[in-house]
Amino acid sequence: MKKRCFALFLALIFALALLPTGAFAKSDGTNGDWSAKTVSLRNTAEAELMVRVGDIDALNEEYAIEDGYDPFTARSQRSHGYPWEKDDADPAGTDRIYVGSHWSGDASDGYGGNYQGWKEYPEDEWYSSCAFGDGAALITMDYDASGISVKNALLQICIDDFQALSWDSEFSVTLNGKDAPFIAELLNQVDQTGPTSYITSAIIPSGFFAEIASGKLVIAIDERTGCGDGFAVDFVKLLVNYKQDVFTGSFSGHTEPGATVRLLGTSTTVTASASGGFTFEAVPGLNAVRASKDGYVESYAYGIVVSDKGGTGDEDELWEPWLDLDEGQGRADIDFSQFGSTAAWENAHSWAKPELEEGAALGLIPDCLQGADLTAPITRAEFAAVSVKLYEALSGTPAEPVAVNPFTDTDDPEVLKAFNIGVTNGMSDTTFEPDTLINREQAATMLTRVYKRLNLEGWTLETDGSFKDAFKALFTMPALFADDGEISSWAKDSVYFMAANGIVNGVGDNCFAPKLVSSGEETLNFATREQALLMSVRTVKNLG
Ligand SMILES: [Ca+2]
Ligand SMILES: [Ca+2]
Ligand SMILES: [Ca+2]
Repeated sequence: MKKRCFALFLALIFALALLPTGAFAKSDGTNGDWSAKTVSLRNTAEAELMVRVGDIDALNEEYAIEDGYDPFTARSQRSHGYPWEKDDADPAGTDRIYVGSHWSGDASDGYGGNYQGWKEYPEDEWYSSCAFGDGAALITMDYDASGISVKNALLQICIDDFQALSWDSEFSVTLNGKDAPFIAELLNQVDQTGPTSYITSAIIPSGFFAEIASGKLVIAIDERTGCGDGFAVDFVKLLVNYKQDVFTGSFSGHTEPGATVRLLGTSTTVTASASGGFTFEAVPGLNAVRASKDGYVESYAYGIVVSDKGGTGDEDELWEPWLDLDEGQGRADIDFSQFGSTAAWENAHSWAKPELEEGAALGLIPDCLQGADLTAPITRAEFAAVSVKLYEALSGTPAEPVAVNPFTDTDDPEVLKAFNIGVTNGMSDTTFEPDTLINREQAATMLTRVYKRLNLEGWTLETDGSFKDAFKALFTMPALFADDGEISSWAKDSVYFMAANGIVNGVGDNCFAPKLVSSGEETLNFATREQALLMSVRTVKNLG
């Protein structure tokens, strides 16, 4: 170890001789000054709020950035020396070697050996100058979240030397004391022999949004077996109300045909094709996937996903996971519904909640319906917002509002986007009637238009009628609803298209209940907000 340190020292002297200019300053619009210990930025290209704790410096590696260390592209990253000199200004939990609170006194790896030496020789000048931390790595994010309504959150942890696959270590993660196994699973399915630090990214479920909105998030990373697998964190970065284009990397892999494949750290799943292929969009960095199928034991794979941006990538080998599944009894995957916000769906029927939670993860819940009474009827303006979210999810393209607003009764940007993408009209040339309620056949028709808009070349609202045959070729007519005679002729194709694709169900007795009826005091058969959202969620799941 002393020998290693001396070699490192020599290497450092050599590096200093070659590069006498000192540390390399780097700053950018989405991360701020890389050398800053804590940074908080509003309205970056990535998110409404970005908070970072810990400098971006590959664990105090002075020349890392100059040498090309860029964890955000994950391109051509190289290993760094260890242990490293401590910087007392580095925020707690970052740039220090940890072995966790259950440490048994043994070491599994080099980091563990360094930590052991520090514990055994507390007076040793050299050990004292290096960076170690006792117990769990506790990283505290303190930030101003005022005025922000949390719609989604992405937590990025730049991790180093997590080696659960080599040493059978078991990492745990909590957020403000609440168990976060959807982050821990990532740390437990990678093997960072190197050591090279890489970003891992986890989409935070809505049950944690109140914690995110509180302005204080304590991330605790611990190891449960005490095996002495040393680990470190370069920095953590929180993106609140992030944009989908932070997923600038992608990868494709192979597994059992029809298997369910999930991107770890997220609840996002895809179904492997008939030939076993699958593709994900991912945040650049260290990623992992889980493949599972009834009658098979689940399997995991991990690898580096590099950004599509910033470089030719010729020097990087693209990760192409291959997950063979053995026949047998697999274990259940994480049930993400347990991390769903109860508050967000307080005013929804219990049968709708699991799919609403999926909708939230897919970004399909518009702002105007966040926290709203979802059992209430949906207005035309709200429905326009649902349609825009569906369009953006299916197309991967943000919708833009129409440049000149033709309506005198609304300036709602979601209405103007829905109008611009051509999936809704006004009630007249100058009125939209934003508060008018809609019925179920109108809802089915309007969401079907989003699908037509994206799948029938040349389709517009005005030419809808002439696409009748082309559209009918896209689905097989299912059994008729018992109240088929009640469904308006212009709505039938859409209603049955949605029924054929499992997007709408009957309301009982095989009836679709297409339009408004009055029953004494009550008016029935308005489309409710949750019904509209579930149609949108199923459209993405079944047709996206
Ligand atoms: Ca540092
Ligand atoms: Ca390790
Ligand atoms: Ca750092």
